[in-house]
Amino acid sequence: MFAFCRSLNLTRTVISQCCAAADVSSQPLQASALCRSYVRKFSGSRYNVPPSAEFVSRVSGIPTMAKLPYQETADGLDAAFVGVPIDTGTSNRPGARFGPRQIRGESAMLRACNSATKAAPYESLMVADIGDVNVNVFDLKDTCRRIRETYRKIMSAGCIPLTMGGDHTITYPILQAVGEKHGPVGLIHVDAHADTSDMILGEKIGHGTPFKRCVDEGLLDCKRVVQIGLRGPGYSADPFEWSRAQGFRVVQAYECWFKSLAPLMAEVRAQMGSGPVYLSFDIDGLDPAYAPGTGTPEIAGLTPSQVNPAGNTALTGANLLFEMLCVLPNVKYY
Ligand SMILES: [Mn+2]
Repeated sequence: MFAFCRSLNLTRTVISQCCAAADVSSQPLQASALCRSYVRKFSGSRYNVPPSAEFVSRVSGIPTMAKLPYQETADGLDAAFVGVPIDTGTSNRPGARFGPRQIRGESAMLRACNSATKAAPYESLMVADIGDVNVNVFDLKDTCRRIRETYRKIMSAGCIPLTMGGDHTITYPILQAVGEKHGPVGLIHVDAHADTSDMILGEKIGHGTPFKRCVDEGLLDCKRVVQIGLRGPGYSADPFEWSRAQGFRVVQAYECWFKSLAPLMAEVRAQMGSGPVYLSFDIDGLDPAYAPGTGTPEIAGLTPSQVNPAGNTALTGANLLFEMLCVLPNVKYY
């Protein structure tokens, strides 16, 4: 899961489609108008608001992310959920191509407000699900090109993408598109792995190489990069030496065991300063006891309470994305 944070342009236009309620789905042309009206009227808001499970059953409706309206482009949105369903860059277990679909399904459990932080994102941001990048499951390099082009359009619409992966290869073309607009960005990277290999099996593009590629292309502001949760056996005694040599801060998983990460988060905020920041959260940063549905699991990882949510892999992913939405610029807090 990946989020990009920056200042927001709050202009917006009418949503073109919606699929939040099931009771009108047999009339597709009317459905979009009816759903749109329903979603807005329900809250009296000018923003998209997911239907509350107090009134619309969780198991009803087309499973968009958070049961938000679907629209085809990012036009008029402050933030958009977008899926990148690939696993052709993984070196071990496949399956991440089904990540976006599973996250959307589990996201029916989400609600509109954050009860811990009091964030109310749907009262201040226009958010929708804009579907998936049309990936090429037979060609990883072509998939990267498709991702880059899709994210260029999202960025040019002034919209912040909240990405559902997909294996970690996707971060490279996403950051290429981000870099074209914003230049080098800060990076908060939670992961069991540094993903800084130069080549794997002779290939430059894969889920273990994205941050090496990003550094090669000057896409990261290396003094504003932190990698958290790194662990597992290494190809060398200090597999994170390269990261530190670039100026990254490395926080290995053992440094996070048995304690709150609140003090670390304060340090990370100071490190990031006021520049643009990209957040990349590999679900394998969590211990596989909590999120086993991942490509390259490593034992002794972070616990859900250290990163907020809990549940199975896709449910955890859905909650993490909601947490990312809640910390975007200009979100209203009570
Ligand atoms: Mn990983």
